[in-house]
Amino acid sequence: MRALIIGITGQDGSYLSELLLEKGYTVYGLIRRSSSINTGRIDHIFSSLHLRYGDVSDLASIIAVVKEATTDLNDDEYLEIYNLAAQSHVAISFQLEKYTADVDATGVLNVLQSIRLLNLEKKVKLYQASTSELYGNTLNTHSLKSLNEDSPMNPVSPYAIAKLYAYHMVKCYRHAYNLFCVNGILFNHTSPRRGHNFVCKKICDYVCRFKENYENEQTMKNFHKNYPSAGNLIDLSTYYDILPPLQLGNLNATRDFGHAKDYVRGMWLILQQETPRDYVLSTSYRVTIRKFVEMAFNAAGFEGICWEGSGVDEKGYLPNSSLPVVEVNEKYFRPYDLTDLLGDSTRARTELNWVEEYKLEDIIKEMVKNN
Ligand code: NAP
Ligand code: F7E
Repeated sequence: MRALIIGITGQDGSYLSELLLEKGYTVYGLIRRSSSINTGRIDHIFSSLHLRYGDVSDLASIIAVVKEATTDLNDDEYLEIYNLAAQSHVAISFQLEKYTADVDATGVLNVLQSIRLLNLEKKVKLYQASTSELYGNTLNTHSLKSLNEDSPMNPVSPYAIAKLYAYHMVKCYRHAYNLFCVNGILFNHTSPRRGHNFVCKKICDYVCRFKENYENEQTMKNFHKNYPSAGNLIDLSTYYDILPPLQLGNLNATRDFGHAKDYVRGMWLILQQETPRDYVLSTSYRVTIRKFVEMAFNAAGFEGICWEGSGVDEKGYLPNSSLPVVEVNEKYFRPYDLTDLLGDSTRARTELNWVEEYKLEDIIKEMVKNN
């Protein structure tokens, strides 16, 4: 059992590596050269992995690693390739349009071409990390209840448009060259390993700092109560940060959230099928970003956020406080946002027996605890 993970240093790549190692796979991984360390998520399993430098936009580096990973495969063996490499930030894709296309669109073409150039059509199974972003605002424009593999795709960002190219190219190679290549159309999934500038991680990081601050403040207040004379000697502000309110963008957007661990198990199941087929993975549990904020504060013991104002003037307050903990900042608005997402993963549930183990409350608790 051999696998190659392109994008192994990311959130999903790290959980998938753990899963495959547990199952006894030999795991190859492609990492990018970086001036600072980018292997933090896989350091704990570093010595068990076969890591090679490369870039999904560099065909030669893909050919080299695919060739090495398929050397001496027995007749009944094949290589599972998971292409998770992406410039995966939707908002940033509006600033890096061409780069996002080079990595997220033509990157997968390099992987597909490497398989054909090496005549490995019968020796490789390819998983492509596709996304619910492909649907754009279809849920509302088509008055649908939820989104499945047959729902119309209307991408609204450079990221989603690049991923739609990749999605179709995978289907094209499947039909044209009989390759086992499939798209996993995954809805948002998060974890303590989520990149720091995605909304869930940004909110949970803030809540952790807020909690720490609050506890330090209580400790200092108790200290002052017990030793009132120290008040003249100690400047309280040197003992805890004055934390400015969390700055967020669109609080009304909804997302269907799951745990990355559940989703990488789904990726593996998709590649174990006899027949290549695309699958949606989603929990069908959707909340607004505003609700996610409330849940994260609740998980840290701060209940009852109330919201005042609207649009850019909206602010969130904890009970009995006149200082906001959340403010809307238009800097985080996107030129075009995807407002509503809800998946229907009936196909994965019936054909793969895939079922998620984590509920959103548990995910948030884990993220707030393991920060
Ligand atoms: P992530 O944490 O941003 O990881 C992306 C990975 O791709 C990292 O290992 C990154 O390397 C690597 N990468 C970026 N550019 C590359 C390049 N040019 N060549 C080779 N590797 C490159 O993303 P994730 O959340 O794990 O998501 C995994 C995949 O699923 C992505 O393709 C994403 O678009 C897609 N997806 C994610 C979600 C979600 O909610 N998480 C949902 C649907 C689809 P560095 O560590 O060096 O940056
Ligand atoms: O935004 C809103 C923002 O950046 C979610 C990627 O993994 O999932 C991810 O893309 C929502 C959007 O994720 C902030 O406007 C509000 O409506 O966490 P996000 P995403 O755009 O859904 C899909 C499935 C992927 O495929 C992608 O690779 O939250 N939002 N305030 C904010 N978003 C961010 N990042 N920062 C804010 O301050």
